[in-house]
This record gives sequence, C-alpha cells and structure tokens, in this order.
Amino acid sequence: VTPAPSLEFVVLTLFPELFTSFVKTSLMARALRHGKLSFEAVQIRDFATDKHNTVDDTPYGGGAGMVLRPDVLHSAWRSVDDAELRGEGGQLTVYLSPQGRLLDAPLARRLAQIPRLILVCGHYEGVDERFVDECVDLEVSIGDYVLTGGELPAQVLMDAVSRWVPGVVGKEKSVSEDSFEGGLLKYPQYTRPREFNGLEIPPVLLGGNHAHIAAWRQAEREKRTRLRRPDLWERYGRRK
Ligand code: 4GS
Repeated sequence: VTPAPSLEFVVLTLFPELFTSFVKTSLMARALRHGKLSFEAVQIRDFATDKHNTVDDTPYGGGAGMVLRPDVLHSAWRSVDDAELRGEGGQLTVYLSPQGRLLDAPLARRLAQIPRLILVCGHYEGVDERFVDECVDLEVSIGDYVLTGGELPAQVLMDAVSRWVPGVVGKEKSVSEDSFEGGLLKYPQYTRPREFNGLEIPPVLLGGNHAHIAAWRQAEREKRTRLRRPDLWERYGRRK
C-alpha cells in the first residue's frame, strides 16, 4: 500500500500543459509515483460562465493589459478548496507574484510542513485584488523580475518545497548540506578525472581525513558567502 501523500499540490492555471513535462521528469516524478506527493492542475477557463469562456477583462481606471476576473478565479478556487482542512491550518492558498514575499530556503522548508498547497498562477497584468483579499493566504515571489505567467514560479516553488518532504530527495544529507542550509552557500565540489585541463583537485580532498575535509568545506562555504553574498554573510554573522 502507498501511504497518503504528505503534501498535495493543486495548481490553478490557464496553461495546465506547462506542467506536463515538469511532473513527468523532475524530482517530483518519483515522489508522485511513490505517493509522497500529489499534483493536480485545474484549468481556470473551465469556470468561465459566458459563451466565449472569458477569464479576463480590461482594468478599471485604464492602463495596459488584462486582469483576471475575480468571479471566475473564485469559482475555480472553490472547486478545490477544502474548508475543513483550511480551518485547521492544513491548507494554504499561495499566489505567485512579484508583489509577494521573496522565496528563500526557510520559507520553502516551512511550506513543506503544510499538507495542501493551492498555487494560483496569474497571467496578463495580474489578478483582481478582491480575489487575493478573499482567497489568498500568502503571496510569494521567486525574484525581482517580471515573467509572463505564474507557471514557472509555481514550478520553482514546488521543486524547492518538495525537497524538504521526507523521502523525496534520495539522500537526506544532501538536502542539509546544500546552499543556504545554515545560511551559507555550498562548498566547491570535484569528481574524476583527477586532472582536467591541467587543473588538480584540492589536496585536502584526496587525503581521506574527514575532519580535515569538513573544516576545509566549512571555510570554503564561509569564504564564498562573504565574497559573493555579503547580504547572507551579514545575516550569518548576526545569527550567533
Ligand atoms: C512572478 C515572479 C511574476 C507577473 C505573472 C506579471 C504574469 C508575473 N511570480 N515571482 N503577470 N517574479 N509573475 O513575474 O512570482
């Protein structure tokens, strides 16, 4: 028997086909097969009510582009909302948008604790704010740039969150040694061949002294973080 999935992803989108190869080939594929995750894409357009299946309209006050209608989005959301689970804090509705809180490792890790995540993908200029007010618990951004749709951000979020679900990533240790774990970037890694284009492997890695290797890796993580990400480095220093 396969156990109940520890995390359900439900995506509201106008382009469900954009998720096909992602769920078939990413780390999610194996997790879905093993029943650790579940995934469902819901076509927002199925909830349009007029004969042209209209989902968007021009913005009040003028301006370029189109805005997703709150009534259509609300019907789509109601079709997947589990009110009981939501009441217990077991379901969260996330809207992907540049106005949201920046996704980072601690946020991804916290979202992995929630049994059911409804991810809303906007398109065009965005969604009617009343839908956000009524249904969205958390607005999340994947970075300070503007994309054409929320589908890639939703996939980024699912990938980053899934890694924290027990059993999704094969080696649990590799998750905790990755970049940002402990607030530092990852150390440099090497594999065969031992010499490549005249470049050697750092000798410490060939010595087999594990304490020595661990100390070297920690020093490299700190050096890289200080040089490349002074913002992370400052936070790291203030932790202790
Ligand atoms: C992002 C982002 C984004 C904004 C969607 C304009 C279409 C688009 N979503 N992180 N409308 N950056 N969304 O650019 O999450």
